[in-house]
Amino acid sequence: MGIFKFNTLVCALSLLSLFNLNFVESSHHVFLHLQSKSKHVVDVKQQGRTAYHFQPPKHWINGLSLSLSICEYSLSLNDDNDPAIFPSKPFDQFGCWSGSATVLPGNKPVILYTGIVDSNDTQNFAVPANLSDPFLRHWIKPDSNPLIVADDFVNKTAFRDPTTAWMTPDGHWRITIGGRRKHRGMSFLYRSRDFFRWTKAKHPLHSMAATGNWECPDFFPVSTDAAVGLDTSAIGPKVKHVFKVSLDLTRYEYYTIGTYDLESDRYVPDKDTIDGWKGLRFDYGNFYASKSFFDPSKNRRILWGWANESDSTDKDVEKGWAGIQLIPRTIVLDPSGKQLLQWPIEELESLRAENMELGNFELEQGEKADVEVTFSFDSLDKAEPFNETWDRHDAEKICREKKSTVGGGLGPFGLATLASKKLEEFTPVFFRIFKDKDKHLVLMCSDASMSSIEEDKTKMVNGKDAYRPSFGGFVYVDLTDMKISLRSLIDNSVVESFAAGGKTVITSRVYPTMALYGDAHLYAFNNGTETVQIESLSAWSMDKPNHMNQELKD
Ligand SMILES: *[C@@H]1O[C@H](CO)[C@@H](O)[C@H](O)[C@H]1NC(C)=O
Ligand SMILES: *[C@@H]1O[C@H](CO)[C@@H](O)[C@H](O)[C@H]1NC(C)=O
Ligand SMILES: *[C@@H]1O[C@H](CO)[C@@H](O)[C@H](O)[C@H]1NC(C)=O
Ligand SMILES: *[C@@H]1O[C@H](CO)[C@@H](O)[C@H](O)[C@H]1NC(C)=O
Ligand SMILES: *[C@@H]1O[C@H](CO)[C@@H](O)[C@H](O)[C@H]1NC(C)=O
Ligand SMILES: *[C@H]1O[C@@H](CO)[C@H](O)[C@@H](O)[C@@H]1NC(C)=O
Repeated sequence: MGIFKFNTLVCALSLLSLFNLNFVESSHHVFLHLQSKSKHVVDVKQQGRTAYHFQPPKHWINGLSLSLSICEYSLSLNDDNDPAIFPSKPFDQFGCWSGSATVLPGNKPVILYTGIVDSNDTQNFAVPANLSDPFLRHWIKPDSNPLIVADDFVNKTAFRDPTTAWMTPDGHWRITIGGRRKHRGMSFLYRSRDFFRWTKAKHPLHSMAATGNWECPDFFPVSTDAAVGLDTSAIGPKVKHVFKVSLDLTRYEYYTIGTYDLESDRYVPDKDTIDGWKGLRFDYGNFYASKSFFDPSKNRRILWGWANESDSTDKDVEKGWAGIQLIPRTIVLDPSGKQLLQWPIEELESLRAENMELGNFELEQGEKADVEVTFSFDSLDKAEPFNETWDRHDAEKICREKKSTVGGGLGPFGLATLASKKLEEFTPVFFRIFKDKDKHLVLMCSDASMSSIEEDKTKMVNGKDAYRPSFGGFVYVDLTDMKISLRSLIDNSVVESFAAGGKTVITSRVYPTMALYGDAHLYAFNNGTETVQIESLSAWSMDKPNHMNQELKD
């Protein structure tokens, strides 16, 4: 086993001010005490707080609504940390849940979001209070809300998360809203001429049997011939569509690639894709309630997901905050046309502080780092045979069985992140290559099971075990050049890892007790019999975006 150690120091602060998003307090479970806007003082424990991932100063978040200003985005909380949209009106008094922004002609942004009344979901709109404010900090929720209420064919308690609207060539707006009919997941379709009076289409945009309630549907075009993003209304011969849902039952998301059939006004997934539980995921780890939006200033589509805490609700209350937004990712169609590629937005690189090239150094500030590594090998001969009893769509199960501590042939090799000096605690992110019938199959795992030596504090409520899954996904990568790359974004309690240029992504939330602050290390390892070289490696310690220093000083 080869161990490389990296060491670096934190440097001066740099600036990240590129997102203009307005923060919707939202939740799919109602934690009123966390959702309340009151300013009672909470003892915010700093442990587990992320440094360069966005998280609420207090309370609970999941899902954001993105509002686009003309050229720039910048993370904007109000001066007093008030969220832009919070429960305050009869039509949303029990909660403001996820929504999306649409920019209407004349550069007028409108947010559509779900408001909760009793336990009924309604769709509401909000408009900027001051269109000249470049950060669009304040929003008005007109009293003409709610905009859309469920009809008799829609279950009122499962009817939420309107998408960004797109306009079809007939000049009419469309949105889709998640829900269910019995066990069938539904993405209801609504049409409007003027954006304010909406009519439900007789059929959904898409639906799928036995998938349960659909949350946060997302529907957007991707270019088949250029690595650029497209406006949500784009359509044409070189355009495919992506449809994603968050499955309430499994708490995972999946997506398919397909065609938007304008004639029938339906989305049709490509023939050979899996439309259900075992489908492709943006992220095979802790990632939910994601939304994408088009950024016209850089012609890119940006995906933004949320990760919950993996400790107990009690602990979240004690900490005073819960949930983080993951690093936004650009998404494009893979040249194969069969999946998407994701990559952290380039602005993240402005937070890179000290750069360490490969060498024998120790990474003292390994608790917040951005690491890019390429592993190479000379032969695939030692790849272990793929066990015929394994399911080719259940990578997670194989990761549970074949941990990084279980020796192999070609792999396991990868990075041990957030590691204590002697590996009492660590979160390994690694590959293992199998020989399948006529090809090789690359498994990627991100294993939280050894991430913390502490048992009690991370115990779940009701005496359940701590949630420390070994997440897994397959990487459909061509191995002819005998290499595979990995990028990991490490930030105290989160590890986001991108394999093979973003073909497969896995996020883990972890709560180390030893591998903290100056004692978090990063190692590269190989526990297979085949020699694996590190062809290149760059690691950076990461700065905080400057606004976070201000917001999170307490
Ligand atoms: C919620 O929906 C139920 C079922 O349709 C209805 O009886 C109830 O009046 C609704 N509540 C509100 C506050 O609209
Ligand atoms: C609107 O925002 C602009 C730019 O920040 C500011 O100058 C102006 O005073 C604001 N108007 C109101 C009514 O707050
Ligand atoms: C509506 O959905 C809720 C859960 O979201 C479920 O408990 C209820 O039975 C459903 N009602 C109907 C009429 O299907
Ligand atoms: C394949 O996996 C099954 C179930 O984990 C196990 O019982 C069996 O021994 C494995 N077979 C081989 C050849 O490793
Ligand atoms: C590699 O395997 C050995 C033996 O099981 C184990 O002690 C070590 O922790 C493993 N390394 C990693 C990074 O899992
Ligand atoms: C995050 O928390 C863990 C532990 O409570 C649950 O098991 C997950 O289902 C949950 N994930 C989401 C997306 O809510």
